[in-house]
Amino acid sequence: MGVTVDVRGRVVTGLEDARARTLRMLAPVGDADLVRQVSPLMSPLIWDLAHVGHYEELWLLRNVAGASPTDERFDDIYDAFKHPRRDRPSLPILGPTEARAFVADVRNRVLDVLASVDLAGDDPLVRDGFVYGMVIQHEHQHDETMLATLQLMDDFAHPDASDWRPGAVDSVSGMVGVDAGPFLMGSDDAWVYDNERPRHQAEVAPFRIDRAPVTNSQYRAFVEDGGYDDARLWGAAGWAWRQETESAAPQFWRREGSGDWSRRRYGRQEDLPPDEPVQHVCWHEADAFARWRGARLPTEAEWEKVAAMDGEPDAPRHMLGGVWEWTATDFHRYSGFASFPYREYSEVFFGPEYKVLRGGSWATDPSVQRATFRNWDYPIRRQIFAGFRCAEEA
Ligand code: AVJ
Ligand code: FE
Repeated sequence: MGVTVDVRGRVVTGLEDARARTLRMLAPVGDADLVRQVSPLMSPLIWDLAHVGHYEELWLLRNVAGASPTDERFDDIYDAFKHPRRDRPSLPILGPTEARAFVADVRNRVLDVLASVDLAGDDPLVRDGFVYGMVIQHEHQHDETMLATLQLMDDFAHPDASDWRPGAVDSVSGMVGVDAGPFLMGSDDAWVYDNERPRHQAEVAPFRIDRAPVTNSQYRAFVEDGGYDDARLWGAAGWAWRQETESAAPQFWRREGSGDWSRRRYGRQEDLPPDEPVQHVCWHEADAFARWRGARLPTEAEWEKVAAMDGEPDAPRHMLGGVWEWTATDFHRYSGFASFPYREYSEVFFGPEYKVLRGGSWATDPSVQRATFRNWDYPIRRQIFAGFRCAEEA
């Protein structure tokens, strides 16, 4: 009984915190900016908001309680698989007022259902609050996506953005050696995603890894050394990407003549902070830097083994909550993986097109930050809050 009460309280707090964050973030954004398409890579912000409400209705009202849908057309409009992001502005999506009313109405009904749902029963969907945890994490992941959209708006200075950046990594430098040996990878905790399961023994050979993510000043040295124009540093796909990309520097960087670098961050131009982890680099940019340094990207197993060292005196730092870190590894299933509760969260993405990112960024809520969490994206994507650290053979 006591356990169930705790889970219910954790669910209510988690739902409320996620919604407060979402609404606070969108409050200063005008209606025209909510409905417009900022980039073909992103949805209109208001699509994300109603999609969050639709996902919550689907899982916490329709699947948990057998409720009927608010509007059957939403299953098409707000299904991320039916329409690519670039097509979403032409859909008959809800406007700002309607979308806010929709998500609020869903939430009220969700809290009613939650009051009497059996969180200690046998149904794996609701046991220990799993599906509630899924919906909370989903909203936070879309909040992060919306932060990427806001950063792509060159003419909108969000009033809350002063801390929307990774923390500096000053006084941490160099590499640390990690011994070979088995460790436990993945998790069977109640709220983790299917792609993190099952917890299993993994092996890595001895290796060395950076104590901190690569910083802007370190990355700048690569830029100024002509790294972007040296084909030997780029893989074939990376060099093809490089030919199509005009800027020979991370996205949002700018240089006046041969002087200092600045960057645009949430609509404001500012000096490039040297000790912050570099972010908005794609996998190819990370990979090229690593070669330039005579190193490589860590595998996701190496990364997770290091994250599990947390608390040891020699443990690398800034593993969680600074920038997402690109790894060398393609997004694949762990042995024993079982899709749950739906194939479109993870399973349909397994394969060589996606690279795994680890760690979580400053934009990632703590409920989505853990040593076992696996993010993934195309190796050409730069709008996400991604950086990296390097590794090498021991
Ligand atoms: C895990 C960040 C790749 O945004 O596509 C959101 C998370 N899944 N809605 C994504 C997600 C369904 C997903 N990523
Ligand atoms: Fe989604």
